[in-house]
Order: sequence, then structure tokens, then C-alpha cells
Amino acid sequence: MKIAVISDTHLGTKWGTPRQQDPFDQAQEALERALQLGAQLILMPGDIFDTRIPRQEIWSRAMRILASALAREQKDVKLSGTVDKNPDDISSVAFKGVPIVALHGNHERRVKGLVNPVEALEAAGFLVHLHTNTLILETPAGKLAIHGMSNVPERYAKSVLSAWNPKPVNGAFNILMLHQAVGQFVFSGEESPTIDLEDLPLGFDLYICGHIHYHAEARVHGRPLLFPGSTERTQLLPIEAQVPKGFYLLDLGEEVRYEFVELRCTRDFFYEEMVFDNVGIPQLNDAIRQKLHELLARPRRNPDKLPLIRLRLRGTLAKDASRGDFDQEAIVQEFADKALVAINKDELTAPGLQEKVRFLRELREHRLPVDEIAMRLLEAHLHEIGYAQVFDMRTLYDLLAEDRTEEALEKVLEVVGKQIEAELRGGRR
Ligand SMILES: [Mn+2]
Repeated sequence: MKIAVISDTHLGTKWGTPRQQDPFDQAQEALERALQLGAQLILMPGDIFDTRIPRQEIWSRAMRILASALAREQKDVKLSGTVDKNPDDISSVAFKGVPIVALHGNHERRVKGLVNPVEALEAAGFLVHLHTNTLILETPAGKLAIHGMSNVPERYAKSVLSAWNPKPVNGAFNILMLHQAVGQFVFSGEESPTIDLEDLPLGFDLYICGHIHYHAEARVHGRPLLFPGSTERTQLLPIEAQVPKGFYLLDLGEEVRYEFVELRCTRDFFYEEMVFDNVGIPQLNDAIRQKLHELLARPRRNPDKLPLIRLRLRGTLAKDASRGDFDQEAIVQEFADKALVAINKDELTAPGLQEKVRFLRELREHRLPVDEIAMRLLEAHLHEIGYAQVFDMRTLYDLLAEDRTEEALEKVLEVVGKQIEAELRGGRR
């Protein structure tokens, strides 16, 4: 009994860019190859679509791809029962071919009472949607129970999971499917997971989790936990350049075996960090051009599509140079027929700027009151522009801060008076 697990296809992402066809190509390849390899059931643990309300152009492409599973002649997998799911929600059409069982992900989630796009696909008979419930199937390898929890906001994940409290079905092979961050497996630094590996309920034969965009494997309660990763390169992080894109093919027999099948149509992706020290704009442009030529000469897996290249620039610019003088768009355009280039220059600093950043960081580390920080910034700035300390800045600042404007004005006039006097005396000499 073969089962394909295809996750986070993100159909519709990069719409309107040169990459708009990518997620569809990848989803189509994953589904086609899963069927060629003999998949009798397909699991999709969330983020099939990239948005909660996809446009018609995206729906149409998505349905054409998913229909290829439905159109496959097959009578191997039959509906046997459900737990906490109304059987009337399941269309018999969903079991006409190779069935798809899916979750909705965070990209598809909508508030209670509104239909999300995965539920809409269920209504059309393309798939069976699970959210804190269970589908029991009759398969050539015996009884199979799929327990699914679709995405919930991370902060509620642990409590929703424990309130659901799924129990393995007796005499069945039990798969638990989620779309959350789990333990150290997080999507980004923004959200902290509430579910730890050991929080996953006991007694399941296999755990599957969507949401994480790089493919990874772990073990939970002595059983495999599989993260298929996304089929689309979504984040352009270093890990996406290292870990291949693809899907899992499970083989359910006496025990479960699984392999990761790599996609062929994914764009090649090169991620490079370039560190500079005191670099002028012309040298910077030359170094980047040279790096791009060097990357383009590297061996390629997929010569049919322009590769993605992401350059992260770090370090310092020459004294007279500013970040604004570096025109990365010109380079992106120059290489547009050879690669899809993205250049990040946020970490490239002019020397003066770097000093300022260090100064601000020090002020923050000293945990000074905010008015003291303001005062020190003002002093530093006056020092920088070579201002002669004519006024006693601190006294003026304190007077103004306390609304003693009359006294402040007196101080200013005092200084101005003295200056005029000195000026006059100088003139007489
Ligand atoms: Mn996702």
C-alpha cells in the first residue's frame, strides 16, 4: 500500500512574477510522479493554496492538477468510517480514483463560519478535509486511520491538540497529521511553538507535519515524524539551497517504509554571502558581477529554468560611499536573462553609519532613561558636526524639559549678549 505525502504546495504564490508558474509545475510533478510510483492514497498536510481566497486563475489550475488523482482508475481504498466527522460532508466522488486526504494550513485558515479553500475542494469531491477528526479507510494493507488537525494559531495549538485528544483506532495503522511548528521545528523566528515533540499523543504509528518548508525527519515516542517540506522555494533561506524539494512515498506493509522523492522541475537556487571591508561602489559592482558569473558557471540540476540567486551583502562601504549609491536593480536587470537575482544590502554599512549603530547599541545596553539617551544623541551629533560648545546644552535641555522656557531664553540671551559684546570689542581693536 503506497501513500504519497505532498505538503505546502502554496499554489498562487509569486503570482504576477516570473515565478508564477513554479508552484503549479511543482505540484503537478509531485502528483504525477506519486501516481506513476503507484501511490494509492495522497496526503496533503496543509497550505495547498497560498491564500485564503485564491483568484479564479489559481483555482482553475489547482483543480486541473488535483483532478489527475481523481481520474486515476482505482478501487483499492474505501471509506470505512469516521470519528468526529460528519460522513455527509464526504462526497463519494472523492473515492472514485486515488483519494486525497488534506488539512488546511495557516495560509488557508479563515474564521469560524467562513469556508476555507480546502473545505471548498472537499465540497467539490476533490478531497476529504480533516480538522480535529479521523478518517478510517479500508486498504489492501488493512485498516488505516488518518487523524488530522488543521492549522490553528500557534498559541492555541497545544490546548486544541489536548482538547481533541485523538486516540489510535484499534487494529488500524494510525497516522497523525498536523500543520504546526513543533519543538525545534519552526517556520521562522516569529512564532514560538507551544507543541513540543513529547506533547504529540502516544500510540500512533507515524506522525506527519506540514508547515515547515524544508524537509526533515525526527522521531517521536519511538516512531517517525516526517516533515515533507514545501514543494516551492518560498523563503530563499540558506537551508532552502541545501535541502532538496520533493515529497514522501510511504510503503505500508508489515511495517512502514518511506523514501523522499526529489522533484526535478524546481529551480536551482544559489545562496551566497559576500563580506566586504571598506569597499567603493565600483569595486562592489565588479565583485557582484564576478560572483554572479561564477555562480552561473556552476553545475546545474535544472537547466530548463532560470536559477534563483540570492546574494546577502555584509560589511562596510568606503568612507565616501553610501548604500544609496549602490544600484542593485541595475545588476538584477543586467542578469535578467540568465538568472532571477535578489540582492540584500541591508547589512552593508557606511563607516559613519556603523559607528552610529554601535553607539545606539551601547546606549541601549546601558539601559538609560529615554531623555538621557536623547541628550547623549544630541551631544554626539553636535560633536560630529564640530559644534563649539557655546551653550550649556544640558542646562538648556533640562529647563525646556521642565517647561521653564523664560529661564531658558534668559540663558540664551545671556550667551548671545556676551557674544555681541566680544564681537564689538574685537571690532574696536
Ligand atoms: Mn506553508
